[in-house]
Amino acid sequence: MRICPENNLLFLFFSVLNSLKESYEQALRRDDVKAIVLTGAKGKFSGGFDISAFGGIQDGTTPAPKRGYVSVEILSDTMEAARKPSVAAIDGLALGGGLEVAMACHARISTRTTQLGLPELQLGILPGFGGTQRLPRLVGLAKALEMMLTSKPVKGEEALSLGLVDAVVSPNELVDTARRWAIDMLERRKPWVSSLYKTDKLEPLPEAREILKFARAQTRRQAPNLKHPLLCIDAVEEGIVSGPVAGLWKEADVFDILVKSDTCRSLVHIFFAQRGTTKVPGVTDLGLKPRKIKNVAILGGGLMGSGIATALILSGYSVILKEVNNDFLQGGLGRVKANLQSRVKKGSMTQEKFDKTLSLLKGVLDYDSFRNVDMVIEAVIENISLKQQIFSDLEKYCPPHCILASNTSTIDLSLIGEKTKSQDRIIGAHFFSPAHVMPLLEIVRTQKTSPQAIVDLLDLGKKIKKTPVVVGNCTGFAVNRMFFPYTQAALLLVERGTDVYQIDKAITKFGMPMGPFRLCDLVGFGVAVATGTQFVMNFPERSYKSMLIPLMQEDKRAGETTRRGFYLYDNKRKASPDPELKKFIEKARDMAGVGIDPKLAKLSEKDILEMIFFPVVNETCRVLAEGIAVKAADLDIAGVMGMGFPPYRGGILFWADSLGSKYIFSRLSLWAKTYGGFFEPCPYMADKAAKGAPLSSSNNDSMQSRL
Ligand SMILES: NC(=O)c1ccc[n+]([C@@H]2O[C@H](COP(=O)([O-])OP(=O)(O)OC[C@H]3O[C@@H](n4cnc5c(N)ncnc54)[C@H](O)[C@@H]3O)[C@@H](O)[C@H]2O)c1
Ligand SMILES: *[C@@H]1O[C@H](CO)[C@@H](O)[C@H](O)[C@H]1NC(C)=O
Ligand SMILES: *[C@@H]1O[C@H](CO)[C@@H](O)[C@H](O)[C@H]1NC(C)=O
Ligand SMILES: *[C@@H]1O[C@H](CO)[C@@H](O)[C@H](O)[C@H]1NC(C)=O
Ligand SMILES: *[C@@H]1O[C@H](CO)[C@@H](O)[C@H](O)[C@H]1NC(C)=O
Ligand SMILES: CC(=O)N[C@H]1CO[C@H](CO)[C@@H](O)[C@@H]1O
Repeated sequence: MRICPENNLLFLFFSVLNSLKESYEQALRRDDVKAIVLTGAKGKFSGGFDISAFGGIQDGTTPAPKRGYVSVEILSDTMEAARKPSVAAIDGLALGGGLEVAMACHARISTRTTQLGLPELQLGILPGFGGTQRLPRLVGLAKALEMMLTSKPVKGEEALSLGLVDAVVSPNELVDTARRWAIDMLERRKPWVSSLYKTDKLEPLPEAREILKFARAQTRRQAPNLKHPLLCIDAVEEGIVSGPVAGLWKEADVFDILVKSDTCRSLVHIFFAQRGTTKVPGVTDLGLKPRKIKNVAILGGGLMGSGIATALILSGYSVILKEVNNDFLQGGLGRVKANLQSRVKKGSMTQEKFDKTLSLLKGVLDYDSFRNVDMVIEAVIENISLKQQIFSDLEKYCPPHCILASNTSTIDLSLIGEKTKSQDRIIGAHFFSPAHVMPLLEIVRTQKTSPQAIVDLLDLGKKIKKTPVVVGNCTGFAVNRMFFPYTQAALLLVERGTDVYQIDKAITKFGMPMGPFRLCDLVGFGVAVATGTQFVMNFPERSYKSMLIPLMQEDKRAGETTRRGFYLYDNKRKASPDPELKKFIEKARDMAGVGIDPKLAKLSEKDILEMIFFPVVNETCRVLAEGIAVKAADLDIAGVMGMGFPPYRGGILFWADSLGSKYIFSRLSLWAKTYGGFFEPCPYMADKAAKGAPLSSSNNDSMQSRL
């Protein structure tokens, strides 16, 4: 008999699991069924539990089944303990719940390309259908912990060598092999094994304890703010120490706690928010198909241009890189080559793939070959008349369908396109540095950009593995604008007595990759001042002007590159505090005409966090209210992907809403009275607070999703 639930078994719904149980019961009753093969439609197996059902479980609209219903009653008591053997025939994916179902079978056959893994920790939960118990018993404790803690899947051959699958065959032999295997088990020509009671792969107890201890220590170090990986290790340990049944119940207990945790809610929000950025009302709902883009030209082979070129050729696009002279051109091509070479060195790219990838890149000094490009991305220096010249040249040399994109970070796109007749195909493609590494792509549209151009760039963004977010054309676009008060608030605090290093410490403890001062050192004072000035010029009424960085520049400090900024850097670029910093701070304090505020001089970590992030929340509200972003969730993603805001806090507005608009409004209002207008809450926030409404519930947001 072949069980093949209706929806490809791609996602497991409770209804699918129920029908799985019924099918098993029927198969066990029927005399003509000797053994069972479990597979998905066309051999494809299962991507796991349906994540969209989480929201329902969390808010109580989907009744959660009773504890242990799936892991004990269905998978263990019905499937694994059955009087008839079952074999999983797996192609495509066996992830999360999908792999857990497969592990409850008595053998597994897969194809070479099948991906098998337990990525549940990525969603703030643990493998809840017996995965914490069966995986260690199939592949050993050390490997099982690694697979769960990193969420990384393995492919067929590796799964075979690990013992996770029993044979690897071609897709067309898959079901037949599984069928034969099941009969062989029945007739005792092959061992009939319950994964749950296997012990041969488990390390002896003393060694197992060491492995668990090491995993805990490593997890605490790498993810100090997360509890769920530790709880997952607890569930694994329970099974090793007290036996698999105790382990299953422990797993069920932990699952019930985790599925309702803030971490799970946040990570599920981020999961859907990331997939939702490509839904843009009035653009992606018009039935437009992305046009095929094959050849892309890039103007400027600097840091940005070469990074963008790298990202493109890595995804198979043919790229023309244009520079102004041969020296610069060789420099740009060299950078692309170096980017690829570092992959070869790390072992993530073969020499053959390197050669093939690099052959997609061509350097040029003129526009001759622009006749058949489908998209141009301009990444030359920020100079408006230069950019205007370039865009009118492009109009001459490129075919009429070609999209003209600019990576400008500061110049108004409408100005760039002013002197052309091609405003409908001018669009911003704002990458973050280094462009081949950072995952975010801001797609900047003007009022004239055509929906087709946006749809095309969204498609290209996804193909080069970026998360694209569509935004309007304000200063700083989404990310830089949302986060300009981050540094400014930190400078305001420091001038009034808060310690630089304490600020950075509080912010990194919260989960940011680095604090605002370490960040200034990293991007360099030149860039920090240039962007800061942009905001001071464009938003004078809500910018805090500090002289601290310019004073430090006079001392020839420029950040990490000069080994001196807010920190001192040794040969290995390790940062340490600089006792001399005081002198600059005192001077800046005098120039600002403020004194040390005793309260600010000894702020708690919580207060530091709030005084730095609530201004960011304020500006994010403004970005939303002005319609720069399509929806709140897009800004959550922009902050996570562009600034490294911790995803397990759900993004800036999701996090803010967990604290409540009223609370944030009242704190900002209080500080505004004491420390001035910089902290004044914006009208949008005032409105939400008055109504007790979430900040992410934008009024004119037509596509707010439930999650
Ligand atoms: N994941 C990242 O960190 C990351 C970073 C940068 C860019 N991107 C890009 O973002 C896009 C999404 O990336 P991805 O790698 O996460 O792949 P993906 O969107 O294909 O999803 C990953 C897995 O989630 C499953 N899935 C989707 N909806 C589900 C649901 N409702 N219930 C259960 N499972 C569901 C899919 O079947 C798939 O197995 C891709 O274009 C990727 O290149 C991702
Ligand atoms: C492209 O954008 C990045 C990120 O803002 C910026 O650092 C870089 O200067 C821009 N490059 C050009 C050439 O516009
Ligand atoms: C900007 O570009 C124009 C045109 O190429 C050039 O004449 C001008 O000198 C540039 N300005 C700066 C500040 O580099
Ligand atoms: C919030 O926005 C208002 C403008 O609406 C501005 O006056 C204020 O300075 C901003 N506050 C913060 C904390 O950024
Ligand atoms: C939302 O409303 C604001 C103010 O009413 C407006 O400026 C903005 O353009 C609107 N946004 C969208 C996406 O319609
Ligand atoms: C903030 C900003 O630069 N906005 C501009 C966006 O583009 C429109 C025209 O398309 C201008 O009117 C805005 O000034």
